[in-house]
Amino acid sequence: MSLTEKDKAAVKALWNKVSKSADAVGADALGRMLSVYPQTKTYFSHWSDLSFGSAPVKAHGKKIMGGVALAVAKIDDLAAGLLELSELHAFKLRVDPNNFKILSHCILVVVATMFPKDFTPEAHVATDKFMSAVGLALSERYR
Ligand code: HNI
Repeated sequence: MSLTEKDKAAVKALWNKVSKSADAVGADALGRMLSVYPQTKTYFSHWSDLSFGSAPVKAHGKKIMGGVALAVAKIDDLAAGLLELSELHAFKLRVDPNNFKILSHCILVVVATMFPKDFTPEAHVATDKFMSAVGLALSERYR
């Protein structure tokens, strides 16, 4: 399912609002992923504190949203735009790509709760497609 021009416009419009609270969205989404899907904690076992709202979770949430910002900027060619990040996750971090779906879901949930008025059905479907495309692009290097 590829992103239509309409989807891209909807993603950019929503991101325009979400980006101002990106750090909070990232911390909440990552914190939820680690709490709700505790199997994801294995990748972060070197952190001092994996609990919701901890300093490393907040700091890393910010980094993840930097990746999402990059993806929005490279929305017309995600595979090329996210190649380096894909390489990192595939070869260095060895993250099972199924986890991209889990984090994407958490980001979607947080955006919906923080921006209920902006999260129209149209924005929802566009964001869902976009996060799937981001996950696919991040999986590029696993092949
Ligand atoms: Ni991910 C590091 C972006 C999903 C585990 N990750 C990063 C960095 C970015 C990033 C940016 C920092 C890179 C750097 O320092 O150069 N990660 C993203 C994005 C997604 C994602 C955009 C999906 C939307 N990462 C995941 C998932 C997991 C994951 C689903 C595991 C469950 N990422 C990591 C780990 C690191 C990481 C582990 C290194 C963290 C550290 O500091 O040790």
